[in-house]
Amino acid sequence: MALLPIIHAPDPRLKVKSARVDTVDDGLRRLMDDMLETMYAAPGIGLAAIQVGVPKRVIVIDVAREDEPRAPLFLVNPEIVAASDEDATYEEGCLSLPGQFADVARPAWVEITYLDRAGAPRRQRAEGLLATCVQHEMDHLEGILFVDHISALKRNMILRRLLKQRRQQSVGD
Ligand code: GNR
Ligand code: NI
Repeated sequence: MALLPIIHAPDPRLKVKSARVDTVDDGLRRLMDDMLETMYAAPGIGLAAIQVGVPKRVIVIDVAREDEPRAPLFLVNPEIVAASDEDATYEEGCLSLPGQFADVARPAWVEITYLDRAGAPRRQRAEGLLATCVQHEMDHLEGILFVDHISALKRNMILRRLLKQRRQQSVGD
């Protein structure tokens, strides 16, 4: 297993639409295992392959709390097949926008289909934090970030803060 470098906004790769996966093979499983290790180390509750520079429709998620056993999910070619009319609002963050947070409203539950780590088709209903996380990760597959769901004013504030953070880091190095 290996830790992979995470790409930060405004890297143009984060705007790319990721391509469907043809076959779930050992190479893809290695990528998913490395992504999971990278996500746990960050730490985060989800990671899309494009965040480590790989434009494939692959997501890893684990929304278990620290006092619970690990519960990793591997989603290949996920699709939303149903969503609630009712929205839920969560304060979202993103490993590609480190240290930045904003409230985002999304459907409170979604039903998804995907291929699991063995390549077997699955169907699952997600609610609560898992529903938010699944939708946040699926946005990454379309080149969409959580800041694309908030006002331009808030988005520009966050992007400016990120650039300032980065300038100050490079002075300190
Ligand atoms: O670690 C993460 N936390 C989080 C919190 C609220 C809503 C979504 C997320 S996903 C994020 C990790 C990440 O950037 N995944 O793409
Ligand atoms: Ni993210």
